[in-house]
Amino acid sequence: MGIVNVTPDSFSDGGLYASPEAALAHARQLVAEGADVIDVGGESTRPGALPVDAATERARVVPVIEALRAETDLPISVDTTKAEVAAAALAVGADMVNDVSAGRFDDAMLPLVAERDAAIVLMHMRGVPATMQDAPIYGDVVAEVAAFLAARAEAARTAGVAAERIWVDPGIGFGKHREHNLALLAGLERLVALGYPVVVGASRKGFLGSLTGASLDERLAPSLAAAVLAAAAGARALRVHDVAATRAALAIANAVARAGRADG
Ligand code: PMM
Repeated sequence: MGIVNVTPDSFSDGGLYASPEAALAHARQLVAEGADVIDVGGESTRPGALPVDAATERARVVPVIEALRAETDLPISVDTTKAEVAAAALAVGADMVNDVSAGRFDDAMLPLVAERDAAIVLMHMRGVPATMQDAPIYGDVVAEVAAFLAARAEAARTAGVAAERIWVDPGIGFGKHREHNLALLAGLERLVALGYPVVVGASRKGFLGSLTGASLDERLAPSLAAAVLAAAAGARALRVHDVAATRAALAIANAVARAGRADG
């Protein structure tokens, strides 16, 4: 899943693709690199980020999704917590909603996804982006995230979303310290066991920098390590900035996994 942030302030690439033209060019690049899904977002969720109103967010993502839809059959997801933005994106051809609040911030979100027969990524986050990194405390972080995702998936199904349209995501970096992120990657099988495809977004995130000392633009190698480990643990989608490099890393991981299966 290739990331297109149409925002002035995302942590990883804020401002680089803030105009619809620049964002579209970037999306084309990710398609050329072999992305399977393009994820278009118009509101930064970085720690401490301030909310954006729906009209602004819509104006950022809709032109990009509409133009992209005219050029590719690839699934397009819209990274939003607002039903109003999701509805506008689905109307111009998005297939999937990537909701970092798992439908908690807007009561209209899950019914909308059900009504449009769209897919949804339900992500775990502690609190809201403005305050999520203020002393997050967990007992067993994997168990707590698993219980949350199971409950949100149940809420989605109760709202009428088909089980096969539901994806879950541990929300690496969302209300989590480094040890929490590492525990979630180490325990990913317990999330896979919920029975929904798992999405992991570790690309360029802060814990990779704190482990290696790598600045934002030096985080490709640690991001690839995290991607390969997540895939090996059963993640079905990886939300990444560097699609070509991730594909190359996964080609090796997948070849080794296949060889292991052939052996067994
Ligand atoms: N991370 C960010 C934004 N949206 N969505 C999902 N499903 N999972 C994530 O981990 C996730 C997300 C923040 O990263 P960015 O600023 O690089 O987009």
